Amino acid sequence: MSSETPLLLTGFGPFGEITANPTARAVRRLARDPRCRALGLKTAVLPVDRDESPARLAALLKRHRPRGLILTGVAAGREEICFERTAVNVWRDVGGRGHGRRIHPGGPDGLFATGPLAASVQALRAGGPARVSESAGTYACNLVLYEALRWTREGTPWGGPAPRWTAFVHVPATPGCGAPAEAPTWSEKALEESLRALCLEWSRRLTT
Ligand code: PCA
Repeated sequence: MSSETPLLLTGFGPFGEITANPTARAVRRLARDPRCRALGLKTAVLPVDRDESPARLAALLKRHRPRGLILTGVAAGREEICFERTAVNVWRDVGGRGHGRRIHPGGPDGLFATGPLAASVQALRAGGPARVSESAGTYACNLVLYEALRWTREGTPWGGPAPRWTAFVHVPATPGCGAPAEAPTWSEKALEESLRALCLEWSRRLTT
């Protein structure tokens, strides 16, 4: 049975020095965008928290049953928007709790993001340069990508279907987000254009 919701797009809230996460702002604006609304896009902003972020994501997936899941977060220091190829089974806690432990003991060491790689990178170029990245790091962004991909492979905690495609997009800093002054920045408008183009491309491919 196909779901009614083609896509769920998430961003993250503040963490550390990032007081205004560019992905939260972009996701909130795209929720009001007429073309995204016409797609039936669902959006959410996840908290940067070891337990809360996967729990919130699971609740959203259970509720909306999207065909595609696009997770986004900021990676200050990156110059290009990045489509993450893999998630690894490692958790690096900034506060020290559980540092270097496995996200899921017994889970696969690593998992590949799903969805059309080349078409996604091409769509992401709408606002500026985009590329594939080989590592989402070992913090909250890697965590939610890992868990979403593990649910796809091993079954969801709620027993319903997992999205057909799941991906993570890391975006550069934006002016005023709280990143160090030397971090390259993109305009909020350019980020929004890239993410909108990705949503339109995934929606088109998932519904035709
Ligand atoms: N970036 C962090 C966590 C939340 C976010 O936006 C990361 O890259 O893991």
